[in-house]
Amino acid sequence: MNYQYWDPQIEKMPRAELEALQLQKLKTEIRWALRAPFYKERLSKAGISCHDDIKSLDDLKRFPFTTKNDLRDGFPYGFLSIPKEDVVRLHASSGTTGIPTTIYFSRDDIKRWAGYMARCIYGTGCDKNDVFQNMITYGLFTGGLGLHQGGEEVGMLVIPAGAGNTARQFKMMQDYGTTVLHATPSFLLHLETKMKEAGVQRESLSLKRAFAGAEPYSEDTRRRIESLLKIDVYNSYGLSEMNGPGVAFECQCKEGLHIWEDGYIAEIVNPDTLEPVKEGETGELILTILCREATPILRYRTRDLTSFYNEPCKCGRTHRRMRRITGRSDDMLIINGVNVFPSQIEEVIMSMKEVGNNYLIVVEKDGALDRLTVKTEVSTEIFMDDSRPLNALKEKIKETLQASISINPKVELHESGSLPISEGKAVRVKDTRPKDV
Ligand code: DLL
Repeated sequence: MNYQYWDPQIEKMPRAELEALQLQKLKTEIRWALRAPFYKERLSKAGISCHDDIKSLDDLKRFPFTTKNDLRDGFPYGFLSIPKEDVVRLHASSGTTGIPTTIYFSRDDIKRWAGYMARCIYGTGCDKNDVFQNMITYGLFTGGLGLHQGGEEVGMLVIPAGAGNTARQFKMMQDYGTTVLHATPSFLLHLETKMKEAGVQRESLSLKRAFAGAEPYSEDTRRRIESLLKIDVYNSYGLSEMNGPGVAFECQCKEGLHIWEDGYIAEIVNPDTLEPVKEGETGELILTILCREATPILRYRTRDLTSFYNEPCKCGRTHRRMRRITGRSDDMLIINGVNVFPSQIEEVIMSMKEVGNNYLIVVEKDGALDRLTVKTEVSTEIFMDDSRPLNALKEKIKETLQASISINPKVELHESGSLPISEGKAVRVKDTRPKDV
């Protein structure tokens, strides 16, 4: 195969050189981190007061882990390490409670992120002749702007289509001759169903490739999308705390995702002991960013479970590959690509005095997409005579939930005492989606 590299010198850099580069960048990142109130305190407690205290990559192990809760505690500016007037953008994602995890970017941070994204995109075989329809959410979510900037950097014609509205998506594909798509895997499957319903002929489209990420999916799902839509699908991994997409991406070999190690240091640990796993074993991915000055984050517990490949990739890139994510070590749900913690839902419904003590969160498949149903108990009186108060409450719960978690849930109200009660630990979440990863 004719592999293409955006930055061959970096992508194929011998490991020893790559590690030397990581050490140099780690020192710079720590210099930045020491300017953020959170790390200034945290690192001085760990005996690190200057970036020159770091002599080797192994020294990173002396650093405490950073968690989503730390980011919440540092909200809004505890992790900011440059003057506010030098910040040009923020992105945010769900926290475990209502406090969003907020990441700030300088102008250089944005440029660097676009560079990593361009590397991902170009490495799948795309170039400036492509028309790229970015069918993922723009806004605070990093998926939209992240891939958008990368596409422009490569020189592709980027259509900022955003998520949803399949009829409009087909029209754009036909009007502009789209060759590359970006979406969640569930939306790509949904698109195929809608394509049949709308009578759109595959031959009327010029599609060649798609990038799919933001939620877990199996190799079988990838193959299914590829054969139904007759395209190549590449797995894209990232998280807002590490900029967003662009952390790891598949190359044309489609055997694992290259982690861009000049931008991130990756470790895999046992989520219970927090000790490194043996080479090739599955554990929780820990990431340290090496390419962001405005919000440095060191040894971040991603909660994502994966393992490294031991062998080098056929494409010649030296950056280590990880296997597709198989699950999480916490209770975060990903519903049509949107992250939701059960605690966020609980916070909303328990703040309403009309709502009783028991509730159940149900996540299931509805065709290719995910559906969220929130079932809550309410006092028996509300079920009497007039249905208006019941409907009004349902609407209120729906709207408040939508405002808080950015998902439109189905809400069911049940009479007090009618939802199942478990004998041991309360079971609050019933996720019936097939676990085929
Ligand atoms: O989902 C960033 C992104 C956007 C990645 C577009 C890829 C494409 P967050 O909203 O912060 O950021 O969610 C991050 O989503 O910790 C994983 O649990 C999950 N996730 C992301 N990509 C994948 C993937 C974006 N390819 C969280 N496979 C992460 C499995 C993924 N899970």
